[in-house]
Amino acid sequence: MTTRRQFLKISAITAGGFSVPWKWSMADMPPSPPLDPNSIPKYVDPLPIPAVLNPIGNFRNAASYRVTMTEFQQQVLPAAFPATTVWGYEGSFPGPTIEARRNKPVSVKWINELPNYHFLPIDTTLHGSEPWQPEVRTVVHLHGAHTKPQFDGYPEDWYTSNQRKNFAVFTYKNDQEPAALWYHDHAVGNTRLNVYAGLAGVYNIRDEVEDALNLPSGDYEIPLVLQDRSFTEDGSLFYPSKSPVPTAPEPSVIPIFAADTVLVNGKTWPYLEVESRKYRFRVLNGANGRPFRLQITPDAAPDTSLPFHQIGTDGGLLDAPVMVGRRNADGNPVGPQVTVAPAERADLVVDFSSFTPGDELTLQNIQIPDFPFWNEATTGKVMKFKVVESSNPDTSVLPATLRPVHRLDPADAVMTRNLTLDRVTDEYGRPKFLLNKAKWMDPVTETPRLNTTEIWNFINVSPNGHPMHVHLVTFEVLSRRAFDVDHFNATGEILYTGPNRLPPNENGLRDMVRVPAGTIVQIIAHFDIPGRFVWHCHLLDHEDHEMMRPFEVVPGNRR
Ligand SMILES: [Cu+2]
Repeated sequence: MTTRRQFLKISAITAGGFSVPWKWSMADMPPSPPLDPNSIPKYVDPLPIPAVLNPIGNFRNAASYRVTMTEFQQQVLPAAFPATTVWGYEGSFPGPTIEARRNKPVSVKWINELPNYHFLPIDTTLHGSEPWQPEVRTVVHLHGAHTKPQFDGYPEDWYTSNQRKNFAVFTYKNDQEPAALWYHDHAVGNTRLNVYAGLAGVYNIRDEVEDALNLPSGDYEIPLVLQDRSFTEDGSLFYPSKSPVPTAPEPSVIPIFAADTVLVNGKTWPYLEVESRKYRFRVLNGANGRPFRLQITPDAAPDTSLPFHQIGTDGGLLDAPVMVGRRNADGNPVGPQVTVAPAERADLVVDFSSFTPGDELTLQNIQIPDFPFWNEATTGKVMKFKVVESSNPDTSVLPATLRPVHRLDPADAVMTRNLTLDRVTDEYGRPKFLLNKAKWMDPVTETPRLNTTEIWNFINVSPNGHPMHVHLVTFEVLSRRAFDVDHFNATGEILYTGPNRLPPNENGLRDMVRVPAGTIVQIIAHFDIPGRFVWHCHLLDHEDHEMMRPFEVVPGNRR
């Protein structure tokens, strides 16, 4: 084990009780794991494609599936390294893909057959993870689903493998725009560990309108689940148990964990053989804490990039394709870029038709300012595309327009909520992030009335960016603007200091939105199913450490 111990440098200036500048620095990351990522050869294994799951029958009009969570070994690293113990759905990491059609319900029996003990370090100081709680508890959330609260995977609705009822049957109506959703574990206090262990998979909803667009499909539509992981020399997954905060207990949650290798569909730095034609890539950032900013570089011209098109966001297709991923003559990004924070999805069309067999291109993860846990040689690379002979002519199209995004009218909003994203220090001296200064267990404060539209202002007064997720709804982002944090802290008044900076490729249906430090992001959503759901930061270390809150959609005039 490494003896290097890094400490949290908090350059916080305390003014009137509010801490200001404190951005991520390398000192926020705990000691490096033993397996050096530079020792892992890249692009030696083909990209695995998760199998499509077959239904086992029909249950009350719904296609019914059975999905069991187990622990098993999978060759995540190249074959020269040992296999890795992971958790997965149906013996697969990521889990099998569920294919649903719009308005055709799906029912899934999610069965927990995991061991009684976790192989990752449990922090028993976190809510719901106290020493008397079972170590291994799971509940599945279908991220992006418009569903009833009892099927949403409320974090406290977990169950264990040795309970008499070690399963839950959840029904999804799929009455929403076609989109790439994803299912993952959401157990209170342990979400970061359960997802890191492997509990995540893709769930697509499709319809005839999308089919008629004739986008690249079949073998030419490829899911890309991006994740980062660190390893020890025996091939085990490494998750830090020591916080960089010296006064923290051990094991401890850490401020943010960004691992040092990149996995696509459960394989480190794979390659994909592509024909000289168009492909549709359904990108999911399934990482716990690492954002990705994607560019494609032809290996023959490494200072250039291959521009491509974004056609959809988390909640469905954009109105029209947006060209993304360009670089200028200096090699710097220009125009809209595809940035996906944890849990965000991007639907992309990439045209390789100007390349010939033998050409290779690299999918790069270019550096994002203010996110220092990045290395050009390792986490800066995602995967390789190797161009091969074409087997069929390309009859797919990239339409000029896709489908009109059904937009909500801000004039219909019955309420605007100002919700701060705060950073405080917990009783162990660790940074802790809160929503509107409230903790998970505090009483519910966000209570939209059933069938009403609301505007939520995410006001980030913390010094770090947070990708925010609201369950139940797909929302639109109205604006993302810089504001005067000090003035807000002193007076509670919003003073914008910059224009709306929402790029066109984010102007679609969303269930995720990045809220950079010092900005206010305004979203609009319609709440049409009663009951209790959650909203939270999707940096899983934050979510498990109080940056999650319940909300309740209430019928009638209750508020
Ligand atoms: Cu956060």
